[in-house]
Amino acid sequence: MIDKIKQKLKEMLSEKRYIHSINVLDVAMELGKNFAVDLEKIKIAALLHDCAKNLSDDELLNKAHEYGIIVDEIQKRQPFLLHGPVGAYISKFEFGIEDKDIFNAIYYHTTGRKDMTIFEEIIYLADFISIDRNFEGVEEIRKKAYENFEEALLLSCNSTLNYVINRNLPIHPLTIEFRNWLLMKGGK
Ligand code: DGI
Ligand code: FE
Ligand code: FE
Repeated sequence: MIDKIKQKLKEMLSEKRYIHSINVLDVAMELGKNFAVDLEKIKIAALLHDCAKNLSDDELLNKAHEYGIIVDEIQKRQPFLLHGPVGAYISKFEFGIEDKDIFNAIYYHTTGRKDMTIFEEIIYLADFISIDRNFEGVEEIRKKAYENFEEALLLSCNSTLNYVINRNLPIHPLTIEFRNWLLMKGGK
């Protein structure tokens, strides 16, 4: 199962993106050990989270249409935001993965969302701290991930928002809802 997925995935992604996917798998397994989650499912979600990453903007918009995804104004202007939603459907229809946890983890891995499950959170954070990431502050978040998982999530979300703001890009409402939900969860 896993080998088959890897084989097919390798054909869909650049080498760099494929290596990133394997790195996310590795760290997601480490994180997942600390929680009551199905590690086999974590493996699949981690491997496939960026399966739509090498599609062009037009391809993402076309696939979104094909799969009946409702594309909002921000996604229209920033089609790369659709690589999560489209990737979730590709996992379902091209890889035959029917599982809801895996689907949602892939769907929301870029923005996050409020009421994320622990399964989705593990994929989100693993993507953020995978070994190929080298932005400022990532070391601290890597360490935090094992000491205070929720705080590491908030730091990741903050870092993403800072990045988006510094580049004057629109913030997707799901990203904002994710952050507010994390803050409220933490009693703030
Ligand atoms: O696909 P990866 O590079 O592995 O990681 P990802 O799916 O988390 O995507 C990261 C990119 O997504 C990064 O450039 C910041 C961007 N991003 C995340 N949330 C938002 C966002 N971009 C915009 N414009 N708005 C958001 O809310
Ligand atoms: Fe991604
Ligand atoms: Fe990724």
